[in-house]
Amino acid sequence: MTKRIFSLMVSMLVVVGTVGYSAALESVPKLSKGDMVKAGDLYFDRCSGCHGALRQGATGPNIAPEKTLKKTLKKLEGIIYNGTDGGMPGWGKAGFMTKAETTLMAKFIQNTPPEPPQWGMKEIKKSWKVHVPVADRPKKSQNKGWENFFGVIQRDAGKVSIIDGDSKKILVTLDSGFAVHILRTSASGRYMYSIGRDGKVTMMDLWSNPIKLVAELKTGIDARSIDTSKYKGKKGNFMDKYAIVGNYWPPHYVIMRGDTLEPMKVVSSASYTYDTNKFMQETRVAAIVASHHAPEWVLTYKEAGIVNLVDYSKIEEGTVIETKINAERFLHDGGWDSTKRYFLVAANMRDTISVIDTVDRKLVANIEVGTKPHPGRGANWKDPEFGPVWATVHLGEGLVSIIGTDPKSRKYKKNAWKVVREWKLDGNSLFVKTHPKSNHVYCDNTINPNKNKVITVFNSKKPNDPPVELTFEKVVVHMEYNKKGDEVWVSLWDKEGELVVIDDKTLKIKARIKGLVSPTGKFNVYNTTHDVY
Ligand code: DHE
Repeated sequence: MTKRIFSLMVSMLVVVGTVGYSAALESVPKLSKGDMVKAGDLYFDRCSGCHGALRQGATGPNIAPEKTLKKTLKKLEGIIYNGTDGGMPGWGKAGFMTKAETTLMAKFIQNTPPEPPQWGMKEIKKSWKVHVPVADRPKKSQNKGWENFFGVIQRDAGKVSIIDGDSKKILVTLDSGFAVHILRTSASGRYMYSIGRDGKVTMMDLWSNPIKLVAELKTGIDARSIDTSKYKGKKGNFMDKYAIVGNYWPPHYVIMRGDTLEPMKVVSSASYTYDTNKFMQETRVAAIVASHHAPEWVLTYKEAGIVNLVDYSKIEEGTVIETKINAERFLHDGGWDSTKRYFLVAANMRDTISVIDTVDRKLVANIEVGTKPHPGRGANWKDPEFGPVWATVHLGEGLVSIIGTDPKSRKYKKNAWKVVREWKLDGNSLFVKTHPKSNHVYCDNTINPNKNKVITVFNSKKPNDPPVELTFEKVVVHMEYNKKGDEVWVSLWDKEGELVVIDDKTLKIKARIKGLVSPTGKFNVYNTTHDVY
């Protein structure tokens, strides 16, 4: 299985209890080669996303041996089994790891991390498959209502379903990479792309009937983000032309042709941190958005704290032009303000939202919010008192931070880039969502063990009213509106999972779409294409 990178890593480097740290530290526990492989796979599945393959930390703390050997095995086992209040999941308590596995993991993280393998252009090219050539695809859509289709991730099945937002019928379920993280669409909306945690991109043609998987490519070993070229203007028409994937490992981004996924260029993201100028080999590419103002993608370099504007207008010549903007360290997820000029991104371990002006090409603010902001792409609405605002929830506390986003108008500019309002939640949250036509702001409580079956709904027009709580049968995660903005779809995240469709006006359940394996993110074609959130 492609995700089993650690088997490879360990055969490259079998370091078993060899690190010589000072006598005051714990001694390095010995592990057999088999245990190193097993622990490595577990680490990739559960830990590396937050702590990094080289364990230098980002969303989670640095857990390299120089840190972990200062703690006893018992203490480490306890943390891995029970979790912490700071947002670390209790892998044992939640049933994802046995007691023996938490013990193994505690020992593994006291050993030197194996160096993960590389995955360069040679390997990327070899993985490229076009299932349906462009000439064999329809010239116009064969599917009515395709702009209200939803792509739904079935995370643990390694599949993506396309569901008709009007009839609520599952139209097709297609293979994808391992544990797909997000879906994005091309600028026209015709193509939907998935990015697997294993770096595999799949591309679906929403115009063909039946909807088909038309191409795939493995861009790396560990990835989270993908987007497409969306610019059309004085500098050319780049709609549907290119796609980009950001990798966690190897730390690089890959530019592909938008209609075939043919790989065009791979560029390293290894970088110096913006503030201390420390070299971080593992500088991971986190969120990516596509600019509507320029032929550019906006990439976030997590460990370095840098936002990289990547100009793709000369990519046919093999050239990318990069503009690197200092922001804040541990950049993770973010989205546009309502004008799509300002990109607001969470530097989660710094409790900060960084704001990038993509027209003037500079950082305009670092805003202190709550503990570990986690906006997804955030939510935009007009507050009755403060005007246009954008909001984030937090991994580390029950708080919705609402930030003014209109620096240009006389009436509201004093509120720009300030937290103008806060709403309390009962605990930690993952995502927040609204729609320009809605008066509601939805927050999940997925990582609050006492409330993870609840969605909290605030009224954006009456911001001082107490929120309404919607309770479901199972853990509920991530919200997405339909094209019209009158329904909200949520995922019951379970092996026997389903989507629940809520009527946005009445907050009553309108439909259930069953038979989905661990559904997580879902993405409406129109809203994803036009960045409506
Ligand atoms: Fe995500 C967005 C990374 C855990 C579901 N997640 C993102 C983005 C990043 C990221 C960088 C922004 C992508 C973009 O916009 O270009 N996520 C990570 C991690 O590193 C982390 C913390 C740990 C890991 O190992 O993956 C992590 N994420 C999770 C989950 O546990 C979730 C709930 C389920 C899963 O897939 O494992 C999850 N992440 C999502 C979803 C989005 C996302 C649904 C897109 C939100 C949106 O509306 O755009």
